Amino acid sequence: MGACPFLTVKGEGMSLYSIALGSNMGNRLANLGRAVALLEERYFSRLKLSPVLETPALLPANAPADWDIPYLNMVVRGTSDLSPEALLAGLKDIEKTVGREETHERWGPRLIDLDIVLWDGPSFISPTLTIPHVELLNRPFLIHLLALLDPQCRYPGGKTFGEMAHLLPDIDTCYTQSFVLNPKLVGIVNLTPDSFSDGGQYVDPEKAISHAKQLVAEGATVVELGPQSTRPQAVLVDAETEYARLHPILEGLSDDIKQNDITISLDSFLPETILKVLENYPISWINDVTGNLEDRTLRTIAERGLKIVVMHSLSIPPHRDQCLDFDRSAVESLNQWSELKIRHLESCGFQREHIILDSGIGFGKSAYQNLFLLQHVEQLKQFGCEVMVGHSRKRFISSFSHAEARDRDLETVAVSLALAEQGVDYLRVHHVRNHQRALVAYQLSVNR
Ligand code: A4P
Ligand code: MG
Repeated sequence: MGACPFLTVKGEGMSLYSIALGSNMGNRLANLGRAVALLEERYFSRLKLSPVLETPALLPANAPADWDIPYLNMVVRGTSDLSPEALLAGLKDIEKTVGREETHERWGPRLIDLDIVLWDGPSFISPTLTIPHVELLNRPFLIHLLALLDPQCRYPGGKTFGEMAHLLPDIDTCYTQSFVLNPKLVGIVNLTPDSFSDGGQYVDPEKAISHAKQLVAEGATVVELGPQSTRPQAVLVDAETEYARLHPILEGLSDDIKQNDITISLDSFLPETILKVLENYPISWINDVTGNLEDRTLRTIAERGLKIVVMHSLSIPPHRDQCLDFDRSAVESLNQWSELKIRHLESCGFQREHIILDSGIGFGKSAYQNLFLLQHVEQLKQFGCEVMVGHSRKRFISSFSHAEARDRDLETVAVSLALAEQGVDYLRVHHVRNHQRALVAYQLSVNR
């Protein structure tokens, strides 16, 4: 792989590695995301990421039928001072941290698999490690992913991956769909009769459950259940109504939640709803659109290790005549608010890595303030928390488009690409598949 250029100059004593990742159990995108984060935390200062491909499982002859679960596969590349054997040990550690069982059957289903596929040293053969990976040339999806990462990269003594991939027959059948790892998508399921763009569509629990599962299959890392509409002019409902809407869906998804096949966020600011759900279901996030939950509930959420989305708003539901101070930059107002909120959440027991800041597009801002906040959302990254934006199909879009609320996905996706460029961690969206399609195309046509 000596001919592979890389974005950073390779330092003395450093080696350039390509690592293949695969997952076909649990929340597959989240598993890949966790493994990549650990690779960057522990062994690589910066990795170049391929897109993520969903691939049919390659199975040994006579494999049990229940092994036939599609994989998500990707390749990452970066430099490290570790020797190949030391890196292999590190990869095994990461597999363990992500939850892979130490004893597993060869080619059996797995939460995560990390293999070294290539490096820029000479061919490496030891009793425990072979580089290039022995299966590399038998796996069209790996050749394709390596060509997408860098078409000039050459198989030792052979062709470039760009040429090999170009010559592969049926390249389009080696994967079924593609995704990006970042930004992560939070798919919305509104269980309400009156939400602004999808009200009434998922009131039937069966429909809500199958939509939640579909969002995961389409590339959502988190699914958010909304038992209350907070659109302008909405009439708020009480905790009993919220729980009655949530209960059948949480019951229907209960096994998937327990097995970590689906990661659930609850969009509620009513302590009674939150505490009752927490008692019964191991959900992962609370999204508080008031940004103002009482301390007792906040402490319980923190103790249970959930993440909290703290959203800026001036009132729920929002009123047109309540906006941020027009004489001040909206970004300054949001920065000041963020500092206060983080300090308070920390005093209630939250670590910064469990706090997600959301500027609350559409809540207490004029269209111009919303757009200004979108343009400067990267400012929120300075606090060391994750950042989410929930702009999907919202009213500010009507300041430049006459599309109906449910028909605003084109504009939503365009905004999402700009937000991805600013390094936003999560996009909270209605149409997950359209987002993945656009984000993959975008990622593959920028040079990073
Ligand atoms: N080992 C040797 N060379 C390497 C290397 N270059 N990188 C040894 C990593 N490990 C290497 O691996 C078994 C042993 O291989 C390691 O202990 C190491 O000493 P493992 O990860 O414990 O077990 P495994 O993954 O079941 O075996 P193996 O041979 O790594 O299988 P693969 O190649 O990972 O294949 N279908 C699709 N669509 N996508 C997939 O990603 N993956 C597999 C597993 C099967 N089917 C698939 C996919
Ligand atoms: Mg392996």
